[in-house]
Amino acid sequence: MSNQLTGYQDDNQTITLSFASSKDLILKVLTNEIIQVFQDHGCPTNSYAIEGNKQRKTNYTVENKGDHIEVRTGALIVKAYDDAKLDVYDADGNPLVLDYRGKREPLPTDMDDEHRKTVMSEGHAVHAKANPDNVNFEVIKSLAKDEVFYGLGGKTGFLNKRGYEYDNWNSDVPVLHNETETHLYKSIPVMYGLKNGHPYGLFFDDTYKSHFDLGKESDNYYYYSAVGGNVDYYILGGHTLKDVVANYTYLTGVVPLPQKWMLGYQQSRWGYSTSDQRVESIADGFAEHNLPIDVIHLDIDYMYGYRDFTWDTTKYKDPKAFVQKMKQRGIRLMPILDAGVKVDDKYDIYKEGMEKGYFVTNPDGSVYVGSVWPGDSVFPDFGNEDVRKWWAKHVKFFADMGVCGVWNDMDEPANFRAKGQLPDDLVFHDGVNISTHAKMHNVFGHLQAQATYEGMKQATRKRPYIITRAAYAGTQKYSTVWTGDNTAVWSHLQLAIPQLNGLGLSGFAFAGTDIGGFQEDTTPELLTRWIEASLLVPLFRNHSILGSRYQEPWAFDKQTLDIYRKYLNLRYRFIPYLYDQFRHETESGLPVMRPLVLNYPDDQETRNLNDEYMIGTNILVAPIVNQGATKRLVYLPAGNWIDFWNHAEYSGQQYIMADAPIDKLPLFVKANTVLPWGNKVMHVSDNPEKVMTFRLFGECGSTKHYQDNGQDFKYQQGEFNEYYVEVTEDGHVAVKLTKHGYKPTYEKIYVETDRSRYEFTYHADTDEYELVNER
Ligand code: MIG
Repeated sequence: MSNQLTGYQDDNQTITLSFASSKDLILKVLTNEIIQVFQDHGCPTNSYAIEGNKQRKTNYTVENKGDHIEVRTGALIVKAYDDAKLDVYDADGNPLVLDYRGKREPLPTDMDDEHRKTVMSEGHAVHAKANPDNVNFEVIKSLAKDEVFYGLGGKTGFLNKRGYEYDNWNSDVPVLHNETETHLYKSIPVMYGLKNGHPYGLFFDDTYKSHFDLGKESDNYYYYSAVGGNVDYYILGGHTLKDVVANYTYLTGVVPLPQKWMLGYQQSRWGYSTSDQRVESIADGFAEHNLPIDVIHLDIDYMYGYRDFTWDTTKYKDPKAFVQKMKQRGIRLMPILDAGVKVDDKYDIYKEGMEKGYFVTNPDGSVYVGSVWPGDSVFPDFGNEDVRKWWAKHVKFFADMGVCGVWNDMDEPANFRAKGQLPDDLVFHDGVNISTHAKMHNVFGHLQAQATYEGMKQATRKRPYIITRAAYAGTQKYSTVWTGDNTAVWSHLQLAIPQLNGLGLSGFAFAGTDIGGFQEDTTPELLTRWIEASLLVPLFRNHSILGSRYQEPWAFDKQTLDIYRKYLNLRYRFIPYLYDQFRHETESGLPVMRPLVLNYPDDQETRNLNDEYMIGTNILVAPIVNQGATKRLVYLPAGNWIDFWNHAEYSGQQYIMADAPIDKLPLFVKANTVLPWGNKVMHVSDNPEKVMTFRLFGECGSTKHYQDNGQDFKYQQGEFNEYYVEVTEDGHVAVKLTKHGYKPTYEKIYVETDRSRYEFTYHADTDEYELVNER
């Protein structure tokens, strides 16, 4: 007997579909391009990813079409059938998301329990399929022959996720991140598809452990399953892939405008923070070798016995004075903070948390004790708002010390007991409800980041700089991310591009990898290619593990150092451009670093392109990611492209062979681009720049350029400037201050074309720029 669709109720953008023998399906029209699908499985419906009411008044219709009910907005058509099947089309009737009518056919395996033991005894990983979790529900969709998949945050593998399976369960993965690892530190359950070229997105807002099989098991379907929670997903439509991605960031939020220096170079290593002298020696290294830098990171050793919110004064004479001293040298310090709190009756954080009942408990009510760096450790119940406020209050410790932000680590949360995790049945708050670790695990890092962000914001009134390893959908509102413990191998330089592009598509516009590789010994060539490849990656940090070969820029030969310096200097030239791109990101909801497919989704060649990226729409980076290579194929999409180095022009929609000797990053600028070009500096200054240069690539072009104090929230009250710079076809050059809300303006603006350099001077009396010189 089929499960008949028996009727529907339509109440103010919420359409409830009833079925003879299954639960209701609820369709909620949020906007013209976003429809939520919901089925109650008895879980609270609060979302950690989405804050505030995202529903807009939208025109829509509901019609009984005999064999189905049809819901239409201007952009999406949802048809509901018997058996609770939904089919989604765009407004032109192109299929986007169709429920699969058949049954799943799991891949055959010839493994019984006996064999499994034998295989595991040699140390082989036994495939996840052989150990299925208790699945609570599955959502199975039809797969078209040419369908491709993107998104899912920073998973392993390639740009196009088709043919692979992934899990959502935040984990500390200190082994090689290959495409065989189905999950890493973050769970961002958003996926995008191009079905016969038509774009859509699906966002599954469920924090329980979940699984995506994107056409690995079958060519006929893909599916999502979860071990708990409700069926609760969003269908994202839009004319273009960009629209679809913008709809996702409309729901879950954008990366807020960073402070400008956050875009500068950052040096880190587990081992630097053992003493003030050691940290200072790194700063000296940068000065001696004439290398620009903005931030040095302090890993766990600065703490007193790995206790959060402490600073070991046996290793640092006067930490606060030291932070100031470094600041005067133009270098900010970024301390790490771990999730686990040391069990120690004499330690105020532990005592206070215990008294207030702020740590996670066992089902019997006793506080759960795990183990992390400080030994026996307890874990804050971040699902409880009071705990977050308490944590935020203590974060002031860092603001008082004068450090530039907080780097959250081990916040999956990681544990040295219980197979690296916390037991599923530990008791957490889920807002006002009582819940379990199974539900709250994937938002632990998210909530810790939120508390850290709020704490820093309150204490400093500046744009907080938080970095987190673990994240859930929406964490981008609070924190930057890095991709965790990668390894100094070429395959991880290759992985960096799809991984960062995947994060970008999933809302995380501010992300980076450990440049040079965290684990194992890097090589001069790998480090060189990695710094080149990262030239325009938003988070620009070299980091390595204790005990590995040093990977400071000067740790190798002169050639490595010279090339490294060249790319650091180049990075600082690009910072005003990157900052403009972040301003644009906050307005458009689109990532800064992005795969070519986002800009050119109709171009087949971009759909599986793993080794190129773009910044915005006008810069294309095609790094060398193979040992020994000194040439590579570069795909240039439609338009004309100018080689950054020699200004040679190429037409697009073709592959070119680019020369790339060890000191050269293949880098292309779209013809007729005006690029803001920063001054040569050793650090990003807190003082307003007096001079700005714009460089024209091509014959003519224009740009809008943004300026503010680069630090706090005053821009939200209009304290910012906008400039318009244009070179017309007939060679006329114009510089206009189109918005003057931030007092300081550039005193001088230079515009450089292939032929001339134009000098403009600001006149305060007229609030205008005057061309004073051309040569
Ligand atoms: O691996 O704090 O991913 O960046 O250096 C042990 C020490 C814990 C993991 C982080 C890494 C950091 C390290 N931490």
